Amino acid sequence: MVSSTFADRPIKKLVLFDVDGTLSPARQAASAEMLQVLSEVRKKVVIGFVGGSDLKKIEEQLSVLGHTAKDDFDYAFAENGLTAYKMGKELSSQSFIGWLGEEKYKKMVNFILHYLADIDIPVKRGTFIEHRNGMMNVSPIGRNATIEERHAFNAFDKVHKIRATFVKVLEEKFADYGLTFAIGGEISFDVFPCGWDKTYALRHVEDEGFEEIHFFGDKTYKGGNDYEIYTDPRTIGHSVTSPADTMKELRELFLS
Ligand code: M1P
Repeated sequence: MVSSTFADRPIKKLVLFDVDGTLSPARQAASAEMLQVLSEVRKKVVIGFVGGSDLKKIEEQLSVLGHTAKDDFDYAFAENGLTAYKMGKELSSQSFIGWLGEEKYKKMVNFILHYLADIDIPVKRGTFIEHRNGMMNVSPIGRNATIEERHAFNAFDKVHKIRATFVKVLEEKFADYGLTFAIGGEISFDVFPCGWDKTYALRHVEDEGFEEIHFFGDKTYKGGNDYEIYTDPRTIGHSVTSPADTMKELRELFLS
């Protein structure tokens, strides 16, 4: 029996969406057309987003005038669900440092900073490590890179495998830490406890009695940050190639 909170939805299904590459171009705003399609879909089913970024950044991408993303989605999951809201109300969550401990966290930060200093790439900007509640985000170019700089880094990384090499080193060095290193976006990778991938968000909805839980994502291949939730037996996965592809599939599934 689905929670009475969603009594107005004729179809008792939950549809979850990755953000970057699925609802919007990476780190950019979703289009007005996408937000319109989502509001139509929301009249039929329960909707939510599951992003790797922190909530502030996702809200910049998904908010429209006078609304916040927390108002326009029934479930808002940032940092893979480590920050979670249902109908605008915050749900309980855990913290990465609380789980790992300050000493181990510091040891890893120190190692990463040394490694970053030795990486030779065309440009470096600022904010190479971003601490978030549920994860650490590491970027060789730095999170202050402009859109043009991030595209250039991404092209460079495809050839020189800067992030993949870095991740391999960390996986070996901190093998006993129980961590996952996930390359999800263009310029960085996320570090979080094993199991704290996007399937973490399902903990917040699995007792709600939805008939089906759908998930739309673009990085659904092994090693991508949508892979675990896309292949999870609790979800019906949809692999999309762009926001336009997401809209096309939503129209076919729920609006025709
Ligand atoms: O949502 C995918 C990723 O988006 C960003 O990655 P990048 O800045 O490298 O493009 C980050 O917020 C990252 O944490 C997230 O997984």
